[in-house]
Amino acid sequence: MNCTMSKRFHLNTPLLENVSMSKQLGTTVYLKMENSQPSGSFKIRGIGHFCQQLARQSRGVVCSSGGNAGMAAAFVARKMGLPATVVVPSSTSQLVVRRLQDQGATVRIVGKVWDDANAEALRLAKTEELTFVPPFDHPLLWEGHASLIVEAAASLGPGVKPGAVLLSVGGGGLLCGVIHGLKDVGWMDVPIIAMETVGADCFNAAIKAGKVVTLVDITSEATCLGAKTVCQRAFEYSQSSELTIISELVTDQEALHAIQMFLDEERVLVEMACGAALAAVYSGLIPRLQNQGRLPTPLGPLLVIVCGGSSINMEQLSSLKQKLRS
Ligand code: PLV
Repeated sequence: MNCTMSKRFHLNTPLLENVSMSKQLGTTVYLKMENSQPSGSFKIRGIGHFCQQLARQSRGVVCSSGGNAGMAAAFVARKMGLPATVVVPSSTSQLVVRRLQDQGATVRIVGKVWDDANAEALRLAKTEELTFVPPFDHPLLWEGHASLIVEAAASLGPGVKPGAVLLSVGGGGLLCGVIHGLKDVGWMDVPIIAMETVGADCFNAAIKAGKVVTLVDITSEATCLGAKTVCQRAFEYSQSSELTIISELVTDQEALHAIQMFLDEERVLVEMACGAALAAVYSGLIPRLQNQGRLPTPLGPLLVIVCGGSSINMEQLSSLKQKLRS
């Protein structure tokens, strides 16, 4: 019998209340702990779903990635018994390359930023007849990521609705997925705070320009947010009158500070891409937005997507501290 049941690769992640953040913001802060997913980030939700739909008969998958999408693709491919190739830019740390290889992936390092690696992955998909797994720009990814909001809603229970959702934006896949999830649970009126670092700010640049634009370069250490162009759908959502999306930037120093605060408070080490979202709490951005009237006062519970990331360990943390000391 041919079993058509889709196997899922992601886990239901914990929703934790953080008391010190809650005290700081004067509202309950809930952390959706996507760092605890297999492969280290939320990416497994979308990529697991995508591969179940499109890669079952495949000869193998090829993914272009700043690191974490590749980690998810490698994990899923291994579970599906498929070979995986992950193309990363030279900005990807040795640590991630090693972790990708540990997941059984063949790693190719091409170009300086993700966009260069992506061009090579598309070429490989064509010449080697592999299934191309995009890291952020595909409706199946968004459908998969949406499950994190559905889960959060179930954990919060009936009658509890967030005052805002806080997340990081790279190419915009997480944002699109969260919006899908908000639609699914009837929370379209919940404002989204979309964070990037200065130098990896393609979403913010698109909003400022009134159209999708391509950054000249990625200059942030948050390389996993480093797509030069945000996906069209994320930009379209930013223009929708049905949604409130607040796009804000933090510096690399603020993201790094947030990582260290979070390590002390939650005993969890996340990478810079995730630090960008956490920095909105630790840098005082939330009350600033409230003072500007862009977020309500009082604010309902804040739902923070702790997106995770594999590009960090103690050595990497020390080296970031050295680099960003100013
Ligand atoms: N990282 C992608 C895109 O890189 C990747 O290839 O892994 N948080 C973490 C830990 C991430 O790794 C990413 C994306 C994001 C947030 C942002 O998600 P996105 O790209 O869907 O907006 C270039």
